[in-house]
Amino acid sequence: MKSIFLVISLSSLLLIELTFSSEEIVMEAGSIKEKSTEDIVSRVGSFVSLLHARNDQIKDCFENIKGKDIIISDRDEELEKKDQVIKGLEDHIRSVSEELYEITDQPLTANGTDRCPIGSESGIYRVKIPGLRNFEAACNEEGWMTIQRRIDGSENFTRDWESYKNGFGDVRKEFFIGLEKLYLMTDQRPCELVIKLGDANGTTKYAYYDDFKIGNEEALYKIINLAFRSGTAGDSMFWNKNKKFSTFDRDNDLIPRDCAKTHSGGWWFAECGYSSLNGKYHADGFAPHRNGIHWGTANGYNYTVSLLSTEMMIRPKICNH
Ligand SMILES: [Ca+2]
Repeated sequence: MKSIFLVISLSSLLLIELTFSSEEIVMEAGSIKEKSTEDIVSRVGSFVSLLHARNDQIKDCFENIKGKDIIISDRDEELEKKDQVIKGLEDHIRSVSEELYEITDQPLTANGTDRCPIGSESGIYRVKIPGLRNFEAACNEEGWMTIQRRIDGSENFTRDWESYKNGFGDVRKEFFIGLEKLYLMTDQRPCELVIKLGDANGTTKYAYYDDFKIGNEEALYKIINLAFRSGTAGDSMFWNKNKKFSTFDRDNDLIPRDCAKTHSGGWWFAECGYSSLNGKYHADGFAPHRNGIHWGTANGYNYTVSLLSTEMMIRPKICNH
């Protein structure tokens, strides 16, 4: 583009110069009688020489432009080559990352770290289960793995299907482990479930289920097995058995209105049921619109009570250890 512009500019300059020279000839025509033929021939000769000189200059400019075009073209090729090198390096990094995952996953699988260790200190452990890459899990000394935790309302639990499927939050603070992990873990071996609930009065209650299993995404992660055994909080999940998971963008409950919207958060809503542990966090423990963190049997079915802390934990059944 620059080259074309330069050529046009140079051509215009030459045209102006030629026009000017012609006018000069016409202007002087009146006094041609006073000029000798020799003078005129000499003037024309000068103009011709000038034209030749300008022509040579234009040629030089063309050559110069052509040279610069070649340089630009070479640089374009160089850039293209460098782009290819960068792409190659990116592919290599991806490949090395995959290998690294394989290398770290193999010993984890071989060492049986597909669950939280029993008798070890509470904390964060790397767990590897078939079908998933290793991940950080919050474990206690009895081998329970936390799958959901509410403590201070720092995490947003009003999330869509994809978020609940893949999990969200900070495993060291508030989080939900994700339905896909929960499905793979509970599908591969019988699991038990324990739920701890803390209210605004500082009371902690619990519910223990000795069988817990959910289906896959095709089954909309519905609760397949759920067997309440004991606990001071009572069984508020009784109505959630065989119910599918719902979020504000995926209504799988049993009634026309959307429980995930009225109760807030994602859960295995029925009509809508007596439990909702992923509801909105109310720091004062009061939920006037029934959208808080509920466990009906723990609070006399008073749904203005919103719990201040929850922890859901699973582990493979002890008899299988
Ligand atoms: Ca509905």
